[in-house]
Amino acid sequence: MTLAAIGLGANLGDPAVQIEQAILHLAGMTLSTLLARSRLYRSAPIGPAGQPDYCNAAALLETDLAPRQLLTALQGIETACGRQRAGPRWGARVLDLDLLFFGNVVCTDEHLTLPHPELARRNFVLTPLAEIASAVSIPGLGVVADLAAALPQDGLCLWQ
Ligand code: A4P
Ligand code: MG
Repeated sequence: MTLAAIGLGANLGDPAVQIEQAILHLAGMTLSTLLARSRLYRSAPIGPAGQPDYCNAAALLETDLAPRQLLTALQGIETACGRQRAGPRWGARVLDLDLLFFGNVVCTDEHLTLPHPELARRNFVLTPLAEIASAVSIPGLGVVADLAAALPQDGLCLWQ
């Protein structure tokens, strides 16, 4: 079993509903156990201007899937929840599931970068992750609680 974390984001449709739906899918995923999920956060969009605020959350899993199998499973959940793969990078979307870390795996290939390359720069990833995985050490980056504490909380609040 490997410990892995997922970052969830949505800013089209009914974002909180899609995030909760995705968490249910994660809880039912094959060869995996959902250990914890964070609260929902509201965050100012990073990327092209004019998009709605995002709803963000994080989830922690134990899994016997391989990294690429888990990525494929996450993309299947995105599709099941209505994601259409179109539009610009970092553009608005119904649901985005990012694999934040996968145990101690470090890799960069055309399909998968681990840990997620933007992780250490994003409060909307690290603040929810720190709720559920504060003591985890991410390879090459450091302990989640320290990474989260190093970022300002600009543009971030609870979804409510
Ligand atoms: N990919 C490589 N590594 C990973 C990984 N660790 N996890 C590849 C997930 N996918 C990974 O993803 C593009 C490709 O990345 C995939 O085919 C996969 O093989 P995508 O979901 O199709 O496209 P994307 O999400 O637009 O691109 P990207 O670069 O993954 O963007 P991010 O980093 O996911 O950022 N602002 C706020 N406030 N909150 C957000 O959640 N999210 C984004 C998307 C931008 N701005 C945001 C938020
Ligand atoms: Mg993505």
